[in-house]
This record gives sequence, structure tokens and C-alpha cells, in this order.
Amino acid sequence: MNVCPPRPPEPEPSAAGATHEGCPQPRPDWVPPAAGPGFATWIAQGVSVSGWSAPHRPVTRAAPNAEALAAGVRARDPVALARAITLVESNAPRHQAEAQRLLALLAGAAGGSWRVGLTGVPGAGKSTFIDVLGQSLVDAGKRVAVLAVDPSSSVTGGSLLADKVRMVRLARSPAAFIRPSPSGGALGGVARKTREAILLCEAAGYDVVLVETVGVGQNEVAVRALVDCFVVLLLAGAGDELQGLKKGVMELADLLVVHKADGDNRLRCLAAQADLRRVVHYLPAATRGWMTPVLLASSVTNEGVSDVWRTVEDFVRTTQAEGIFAERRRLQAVAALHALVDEGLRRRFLSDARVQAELARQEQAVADGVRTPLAAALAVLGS
Ligand SMILES: Nc1nc2c(ncn2[C@@H]2O[C@H](COP(=O)(O)OP(=O)(O)O)[C@@H](O)[C@H]2O)c(=O)[nH]1
Ligand SMILES: [Mg+2]
Repeated sequence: MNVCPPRPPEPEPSAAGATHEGCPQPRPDWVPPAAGPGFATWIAQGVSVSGWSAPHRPVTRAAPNAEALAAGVRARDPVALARAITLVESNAPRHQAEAQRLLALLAGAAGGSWRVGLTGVPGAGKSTFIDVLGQSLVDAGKRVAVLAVDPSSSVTGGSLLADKVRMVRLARSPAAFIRPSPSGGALGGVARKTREAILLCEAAGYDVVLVETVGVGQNEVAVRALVDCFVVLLLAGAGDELQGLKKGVMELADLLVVHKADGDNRLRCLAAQADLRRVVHYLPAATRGWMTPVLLASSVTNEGVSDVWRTVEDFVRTTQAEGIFAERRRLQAVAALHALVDEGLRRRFLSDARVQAELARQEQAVADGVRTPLAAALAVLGS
């Protein structure tokens, strides 16, 4: 088999390359000077076909248009939904104005889903669980959107790929929509973008929006503020049953699930369930009038997965009947307003040149121990 490209009869040495004795074609600059013809790097020669020229098609994308995107989202077009989410995730000022117009156009169509947050340590099986749960919801005729929130993903890098692999079956379903986390950025920004992505999914008619988040820090608190029902997945047999999940996270849970309750692990999970039931008894209620249940589930055998969903349904019915569901959403929207005002004030204040200069002076004074942090802060705020 001849793997060499056809060589032109009279090669022209070009500025981009150098010829070498015995090598009639131009070669890239970085080819070692002593490289013989066996050094297998050549600049590909163009093929010219007389009378034909490549059509000039500049690769451009139409600027996002709020009306067109809103129509696409309402028509449940997943491509339009994906583009709409990309628009609200954009930090470019010209996109932000269009994004807000889009959200205003769709405001009346949002709000109709059940928003369910799922958290747990990396490896707790969240994505696998969502894949199984999501499929059973789709089988029951529901449309399911999954949003993954991981502000650390730009650092850890791997979670995105893992999620795509874990949810491969659900991803194939036309009734499901899966969106990985907005990349990087401050937690406040990720929370804002996720909140808006939830609204867009609702406008696209998804009945359930599942928000997966890694339980490693503050993200679960941010996600708790975005969802109606908050589920924490735990593992048994890892020594400490709280596995680094602080008591604070348990206090946020409307439902605790001891996951991977299969095979040899099942007995350990039963013991962990009994322990957790005792602990939960002493925690303040995450949601008024609701005692957090502790369930067992396995995404391998599917055991317990439908019980988890039945409990979520029970939770939604109970909180809706008592007005807690609607009240929580109202409070969440107001809290989002406050968070955005705080963030905007901070950004505006710190971008002022005088403030920056004063801050640098005061940092030095505090570092040198000649000023207390409070006195320095007051000086900066008064600058
Ligand atoms: N035995 C067992 N393994 C599971 C179960 N669910 C997930 N896993 C495995 O746990 C690992 C982590 O799962 P993944 O869904 O990526 O966890 P995530 O980081 O919490 O999203 C994978 O190797 C899964 O195959 C389960 O119910 N039982
Ligand atoms: Mg995952």
C-alpha cells in the first residue's frame, strides 16, 4: 500500500517550509535540520482542479434573537432551548440584554415544573441515579430536563464527561433534555444562570427539572435556593456516615437516600438507614411540616428508585396543600433579587479606580499591622 501523498513534479520551496536534500516537498520550520526523508512530516500540497474554486462561505452564526428563540423554546425545540440557555449563560453585555428580553417573553410560560435538586459527594452515584429515575419518569409519560451544576468543574474537568457517560440512556430519549453545568465562574453567577435555565426548561414544557450538584461545599446551599424539593444521596460503609457532608447539608434535605444499596453493601446501607433515621429526628425540619424520610435505593438493581419518586410526589402534594410550595418559590425569587443586587453593588463599587487605590493602601496598612481591618474597611467604604 502506498501511503505517501502524490508529490508535485516541481516543488516550490516556500517561506513556510524548507526543503531537504532528497525530500522534494516543503517541510515545516520545526523539522530538525538533519532530518532525512524518513522523518515523516510534510506540508500537504493543495490539489488544484481547473475551473473549480471553493465557495466562499464565511462561518458565522446569526446573532441570537429573543423572539425567534422564544418561539423555538415554546415549540419545544431542544436545539432552540440549548441555544437559549447558552444565551443566558453568556457574560457578554450584548447577550445579557437579549437574554433578559428572552426571559421576559417567556415569563408567562415558566413555573410549571417540579424542581428537584440532587446532591451528594462525587461518586455517590447521582448521575447514574438520575439516569434511572429519569427513564422511569419518561416511561410514565413525563418530560424531564436535567441540569448539572458544578462550579468546580472548570478545575476538576472530569465531571462533565462522567455525567455524559452515566446518563447516556436518558440522553437518547426525545422526552429528556440534559445540560451540563455552566462552566466555571463564581457560585453566584452559576446560581443565576441555573435559575434562568430552569425557567427556560419550564417554558419548553418539561414537567420535571432535576438539578444535580456536587456536595462539596456551598453549592448545595445555592441549589437549595433554586428547587422545590432537595434530595441528598449518601453512601454507607464509608466509615463516617456523614462522609464529609456537613450537618448543615443534612439539615437542607427533604429526603435522604442511602444509595448503592445492592450486593454486599445492602446490609451496611440498612444499618446506615437506621442511624440516619435517629439523626434526622434531632435535626430541625428542612421544610415546615415535613419530616425528612430516609430511604434506600440502588441504581443497579433499581430497587427503591420508584419509592424515592413516590416520596417526592408526596412531598410536593403535602407542601402544595399547605401553601408552602408557592411560598417557598416567592421567597426564592425575592432572595435571588437580593443576591443579584448585592453582586451588582459589589462589582460596581470595586470597579471604581479610587476605591481600588484606597483598597490597595488599606490592604498594606492592615498587612503591616498599623490598622485594624474594621478601620481599614470603613476607610475604603468611605472613599
Ligand atoms: N453498586 C452500585 N454502584 C453504583 C450505583 N450507582 C452508581 N454506581 C457507580 O458509582 C460510580 C459513580 O457514579 P456517578 O453516577 O458518576 O456518581 P456521581 O459523581 O455522584 O454523579 C460509577 O462507577 C457507577 O457505576 C448503585 O446503585 N450501585
Ligand atoms: Mg455526576
